[in-house]
Amino acid sequence: MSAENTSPPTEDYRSQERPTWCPGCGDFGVLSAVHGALSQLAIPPEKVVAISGIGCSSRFPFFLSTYGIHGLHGRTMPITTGVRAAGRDLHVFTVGGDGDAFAIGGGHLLHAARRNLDITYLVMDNSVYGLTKGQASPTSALGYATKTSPTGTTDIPLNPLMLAMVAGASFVGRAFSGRPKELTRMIVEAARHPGFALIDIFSPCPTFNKVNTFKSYREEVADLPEDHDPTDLMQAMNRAACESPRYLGVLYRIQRPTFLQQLERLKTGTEADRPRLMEDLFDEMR
Ligand SMILES: Cc1ncc(C[n+]2csc(CCOP(=O)(O)OP(=O)(O)O)c2C)c(N)n1
Ligand code: SF4
Repeated sequence: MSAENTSPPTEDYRSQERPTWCPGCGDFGVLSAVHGALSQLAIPPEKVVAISGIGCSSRFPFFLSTYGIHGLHGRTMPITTGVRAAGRDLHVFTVGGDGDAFAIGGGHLLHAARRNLDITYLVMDNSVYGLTKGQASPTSALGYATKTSPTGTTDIPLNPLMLAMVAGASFVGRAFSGRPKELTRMIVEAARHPGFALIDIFSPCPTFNKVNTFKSYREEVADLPEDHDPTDLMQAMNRAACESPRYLGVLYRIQRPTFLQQLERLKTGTEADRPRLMEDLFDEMR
C-alpha cells in the first residue's frame, strides 16, 4: 500500500464548528492547508494540540478536531512552552495573527526561538488587527491609514522572517494562503523539522485591509530561486529583506539542539550536564 493510501481523510481533522471568519478571509486557506498537512502527516488527532492567542485567526483551534487551547492575546509562547514540556509525545501547532505574534507577543517569540522550542508556529499575517476592527499592526506598511491612524502609521514595518532568524529560529519560511498546495507542503516540512519552525503566511483580511489583498500579494510574491541555500544565514537574510519580489519558500533551515533534547540531556546526562542545585552554589560561596 502506498504512503498516500495510509493517510487519514482530511475530514478526520475537521471539528463540528464552522469557521466564523468573513467570506473571503485568507484564514480559510490556512485552515484547509492545515487539515491537508495533518492528513499527510497522518498524526492521530489526539496527538495534536493547537494553541492560539486572541484574534480572528486565533479562533483556529475551534475548527480542528485535535486538542486546542484558545489562550490570551500575545501569550501563546508561555502556554506553548508548558504544553511542550509536559506533553512530549504531542505535536504542537501554535497559531495566531501578526498582532498576537509580533506586537504584544513579540518578547516571548524571541525567547521561544532562541530556545529552539519544538513547535510549528503558523502566523496568519494580514498586516492589520482584524478582530478589533482594523488598527495598524507591526507588519502594516509605513503610511498605512486606519480609523485610529487616519494620517497613516509613522512606524516602519517589522520583518518577521529576519526577526525570527536573528532570534535563533531553526526553520523560517514564508507562504501565501492564496497558494494552498505550497502552503500545505511547507506545513508538513515545518512539522517534521525538529525545533522552532515559523511560517509567516500572507493571509489577507478583505474586510479591513484594502491594501494587502490577494491581488496585491499575487503581484508581489515569487518563489525562492532554485539555487537558494537554506543553511546560508546571510543569503536567507538578504532574501527575507527583499521587497520586490517578496520571496515565498523555506528561507532558512538548520539543525541544532532543541528544547526537548536539552531537557532530556539534563535528565539523563552526566553530572556536569545538570544545573547545580542552589544549595551546592551556597556551599561554594560559604
Ligand atoms: C491583553 C490584550 N490586549 C489587547 C486585546 C485586544 N485585542 C484582541 S485581538 C487584538 C489584535 C488582533 O490582531 P491579530 O493578532 O493580528 O489577529 P487577527 O484578528 O488579525 O487575526 C487585540 C489588540 C486583548 N484581547 N488582550
Ligand atoms: S475581520 Fe478580517 S481577519 Fe477577521 S475574519 Fe474578517 S476578513 Fe478575516
